[in-house]
Amino acid sequence: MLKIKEAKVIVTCPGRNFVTLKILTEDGVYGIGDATLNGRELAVVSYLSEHVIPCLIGRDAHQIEDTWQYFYRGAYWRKGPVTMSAIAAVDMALWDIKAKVANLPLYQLLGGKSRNGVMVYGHANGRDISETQEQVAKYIDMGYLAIRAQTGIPGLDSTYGVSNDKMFYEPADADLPSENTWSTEKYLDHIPQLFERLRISFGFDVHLLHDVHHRLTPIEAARLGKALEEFRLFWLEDTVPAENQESFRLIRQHTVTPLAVGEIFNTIWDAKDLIQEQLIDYIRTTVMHAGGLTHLRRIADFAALYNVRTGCHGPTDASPVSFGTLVHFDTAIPNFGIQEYMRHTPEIDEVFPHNYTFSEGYLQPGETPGHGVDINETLAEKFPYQRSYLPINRLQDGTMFNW
Ligand code: GCO
Ligand code: MG
Repeated sequence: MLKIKEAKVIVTCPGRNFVTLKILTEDGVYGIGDATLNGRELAVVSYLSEHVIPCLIGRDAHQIEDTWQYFYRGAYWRKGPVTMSAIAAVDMALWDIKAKVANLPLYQLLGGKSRNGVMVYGHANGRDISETQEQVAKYIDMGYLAIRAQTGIPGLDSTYGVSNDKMFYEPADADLPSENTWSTEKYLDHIPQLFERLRISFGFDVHLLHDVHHRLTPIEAARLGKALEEFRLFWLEDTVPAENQESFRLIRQHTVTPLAVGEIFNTIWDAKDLIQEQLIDYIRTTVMHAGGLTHLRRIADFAALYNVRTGCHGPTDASPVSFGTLVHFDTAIPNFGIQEYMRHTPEIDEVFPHNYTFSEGYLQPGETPGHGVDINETLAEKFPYQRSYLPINRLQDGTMFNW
C-alpha cells in the first residue's frame, strides 16, 4: 500500500492559465496531473478541492483503476468536462507515481514502444492565403511532416485559428469573451483556394490538415469534404458540432476526405457510435479532458477494433504535463495516428520542466521514470490566475453561432 498523504491544486498563469494537481505519498514519491479547462479553470479547481481531494487522502496510490471508477461512478453524476478534467488530473498523477515507483518511463508500463517517434502537426496560420503559405514554409523548414493550415476569410474581421503571435496561438484572448463574425458562404468559397495554393507550392509530400471548428451543417461539411478531395488532406477536423453523432453518416456518404473529431468529448460514450459505425478516421479525445490515461486507453483500444486511429488534441491549453503523458501514450499504443503539437512559450516551459523533445517532425518521450514533467512551484506562484475567456461567434446579422 502506497498511501496518499496530501494533494494540492496549483494554479499558475505564465502567459495563460494552467491547473495542476500534485499528489504526494507517504513514501515521498509524488506525481502531477493536468486539470486545465480553458476559460473554466476555477470550476475544476473547486471540483478538485471540494470534492476530490478529501476522498483521495489515505487511498492507495497504486489502485489507479479503482480510483478512476470511484470518482466516475462514485459521484453518481457522470461525465461532463469539469468532472472528467478533475478525474484526468488524478489519473495522470497516479500513473506518474506508479512509473516512478517502478523506476521506468511511463511508456514501459503501457507496453513499451510501438514506434520510433510520435509524428506531430504544427499550426500554420495567416491573415490571408499568402501569409498562411509563408507560415507553412516555416514549419517545413523546422522539420514538420504535417501542418494544419488556417487562414483569414476575405470580408470577415477575424476568424478561428488566425493569430498575431504565429508560433504560440492562444485563442483565449480577453477577460470577457471577444466577438468574432462568421459567414459560412464566404468560408466555403475560400478554403479550397487555400489548399489549391498550398499543394501547388509544396506538392503532396507534406501532410496538410484543416480545422473547421464546429461551424458547418452536415450537408455543408459534405460539400467542403468533396471540394477538398483533390488536395488529399490528412484530415478535416470538427466539421459539424458533434452532439448528433448521426450527422457524420451524411458527411461520410459524400466524401472520402478523412474526418477527425472529439477534442471536446470527455468520455467513450461521446464517440461510441462514431467509432463503431466507422464514421470517422481519427479520434481526438485527449488526456486532460477525457478522464486521463486510464480512459484514453479504453477509447483507443475500442477505436482500434474499427480502424480508427488517434489524433489527440494538443493545444496550448494542454499543459506540458499533458504533453508529457501524451507522448508516452502515443509511443505505446498500436493505433496511433498523429499528435497535435502547439508549442508553449519559454516562460511556460520554465514553470513545467520536461524531457520530451522535438526533432525532425517527431516528439520523443524522455527516459526518466514517470511521465517526465515537473512543476516549479516557486516560479508558478509568481504568476497568479488571470481570467481569460475564449471568443464567441456571431453570424453577420448578429445571431449567436458556434465558435
Ligand atoms: C485545436 C483546437 C483548439 C481549441 C482550443 C480551445 O484543434 O487545437 O480547436 O485550438 O480551440 O483548445 O481551448
Ligand atoms: Mg480543433
